[in-house]
Amino acid sequence: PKKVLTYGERSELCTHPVTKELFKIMHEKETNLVVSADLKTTKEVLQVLKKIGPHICMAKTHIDIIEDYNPEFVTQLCEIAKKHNFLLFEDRKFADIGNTVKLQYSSGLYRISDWAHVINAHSVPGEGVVKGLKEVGLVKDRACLLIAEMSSLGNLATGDYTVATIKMAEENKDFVVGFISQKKLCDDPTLVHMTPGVKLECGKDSLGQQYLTPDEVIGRRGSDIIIVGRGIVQAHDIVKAAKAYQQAGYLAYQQLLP
Ligand code: 6AU
Repeated sequence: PKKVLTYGERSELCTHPVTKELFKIMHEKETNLVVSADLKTTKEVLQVLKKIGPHICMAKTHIDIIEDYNPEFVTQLCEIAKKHNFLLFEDRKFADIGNTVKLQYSSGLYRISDWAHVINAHSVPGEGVVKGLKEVGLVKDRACLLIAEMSSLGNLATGDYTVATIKMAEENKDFVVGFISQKKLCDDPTLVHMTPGVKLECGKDSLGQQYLTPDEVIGRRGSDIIIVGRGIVQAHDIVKAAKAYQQAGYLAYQQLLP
């Protein structure tokens, strides 16, 4: 079997500045945890990130959920990210023709390309979606994850779709730095696998979300990063929860090392 590389070693191998930085942060802060701050007010999002900032390598947002959005929010978001040394991932799931996603990424109310280090996209439109996003993101050193698999019950991102998505990523490595997936999909150590649908106790929600444990995702399925939303933000003690996910995810990684 292939030797498992440390985050530090993978950071060295990466040529894309975002993955280089991400693996460096994961190594230094000893965390493979991304929090999904799916909350409806700017205050709640900022409060959560201020509290759990030390435990995460990246914060994932759904900027269009926020009811009192204002540009000042993004300024504060960037300040907290800088202070606690984590990256920002806007989970926009772009899924249109190249020209449209280009506009959606750069313009509108949110101007996502101005602040999000990482975005994600569905591969369903074909390579044009990546090409369009790249026209905006490349010059800003931004990165994109392709959604190769999903966590939800009955999703269609399987089989040949997943295989074609992996190929699309490998052919666009100047901008695509990895995958949203349910497991490790390729051996390239410079590509990152990030897995949502994670809770300390597996199970599901009432709308088709399916959960796996950090140990299953990192330890058995070989993914690199756990994305945790409600497992943390709906906990009674969010700091305690974040620490528990950080520990579980990092321990599973350490146990893989030689
Ligand atoms: O932990 P949860 O279930 O509260 O939140 C999971 C988060 C949500 C979803 O929009 C997102 O992860 N997600 C994604 C992403 C990140 O692209 C893909 C997927 O297949 N499943 C999923 O839940 O913010």
